[in-house]
Amino acid sequence: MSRSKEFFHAAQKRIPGGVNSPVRAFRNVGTDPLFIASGSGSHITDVDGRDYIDFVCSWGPLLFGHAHPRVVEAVRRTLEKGTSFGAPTELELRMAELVCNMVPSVEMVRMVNSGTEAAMSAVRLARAATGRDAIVKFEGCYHGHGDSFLIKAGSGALTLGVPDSPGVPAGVGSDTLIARFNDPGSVQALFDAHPDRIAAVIVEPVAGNMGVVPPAEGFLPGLRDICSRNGAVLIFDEVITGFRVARGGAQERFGVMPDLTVLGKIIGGGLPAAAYGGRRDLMEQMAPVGPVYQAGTLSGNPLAMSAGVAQLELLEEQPPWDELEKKGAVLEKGFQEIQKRAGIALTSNRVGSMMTLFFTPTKVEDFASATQSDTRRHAAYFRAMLERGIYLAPSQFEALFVSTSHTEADLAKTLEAARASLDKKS
Ligand code: KE4
Repeated sequence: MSRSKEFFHAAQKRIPGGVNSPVRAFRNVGTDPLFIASGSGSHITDVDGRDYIDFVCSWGPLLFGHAHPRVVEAVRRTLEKGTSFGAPTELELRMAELVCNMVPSVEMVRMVNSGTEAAMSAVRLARAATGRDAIVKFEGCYHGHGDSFLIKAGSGALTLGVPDSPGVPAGVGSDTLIARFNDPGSVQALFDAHPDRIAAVIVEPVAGNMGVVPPAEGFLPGLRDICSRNGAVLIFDEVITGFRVARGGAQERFGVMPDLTVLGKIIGGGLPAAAYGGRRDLMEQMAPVGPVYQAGTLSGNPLAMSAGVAQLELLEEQPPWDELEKKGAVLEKGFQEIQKRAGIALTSNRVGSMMTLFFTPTKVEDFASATQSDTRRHAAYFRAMLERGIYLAPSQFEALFVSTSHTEADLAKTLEAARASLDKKS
């Protein structure tokens, strides 16, 4: 028995499903999860010593790859001075200044420890600022596991087929209104049906949690216009897109300014950190300046700040977006050629260095079209790629992430493996 299997068997006795986050359980790809021992650059090694080219990248945080020397050194230096003080530190000031300089709509920012916490806090602030209770989210979008968001949620909830989780009180669920991604009309209809009830519209400006679905022309400007006309807060959940699709995230790439932005993943450099921020008149309503309460023992903790600041400073010193665009395009073009040659039902969506290969012939532009995908075919492809040393997200409804550490050789090997894995005869 492999050490992964041994560990997985033991872990299931003490941890639900043997994992600390459901999507890691490989439940929908017909094999057991690998226990990972180490990572370096674009590669990870499992506890049985097998090497993989990694396109999960910890689900997005590692834009420069695993164990980047700058990040490791920054954390080491900070660690030697202690781990946490529960008091303000210079690192938090440096982080706040970096975020406000890089993300166009953010005038003020508060650090928290997870994207869930950041999204929950942004929604609480929007409800307080407007005096309204309802929020609009989109089918297939995921904003963490807060009660208000587990309605038609994406990511692991969708992967496991539980987009609406038990345990969410009916009262909470009734304040979450569901619209269709890329359909501003479905949002306007909710505002027409619920006048003066909607506090906020929260959206992944590029959906990543139903697989990658780019915003259609006019979608984001449409949301901006509807929220402005109805006095609702527009929240961009840029936990995935922040710092990835452009220096200033999707709001810079698509030129639409939200009122609040949720950030995570890259901001922490692989350590637990996330943030919410935006208009000063809104953020100043947060305690201790204003009455809206939110707090956290380890919010802005020095270790996570040192990793996040190191990664954001790397972004400023070595802007990677052109390189990431080129590498993403190499993969996308290669997949398209394979699809044509193999004559199989595949469609790919990409924005910069985030992309998804959907096992469906139709264009994927929303939840309904994404969920037409053949998840069994995806699972077979996932296993075949894993066999060939390529580590992909264990779900049809997630993204593949390219980092600056993925080499041309990595991409060539990945396309070679995909050619073999997708070949009908295999
Ligand atoms: P966390 O609470 O997991 O730090 O962030 C929640 C979140 C919020 N918003 C967006 C757009 C997100 O993608 C996420 C989390 N992403 C998933 C994967 N797509 C995390 C992986 C997992 O759940 O294990």
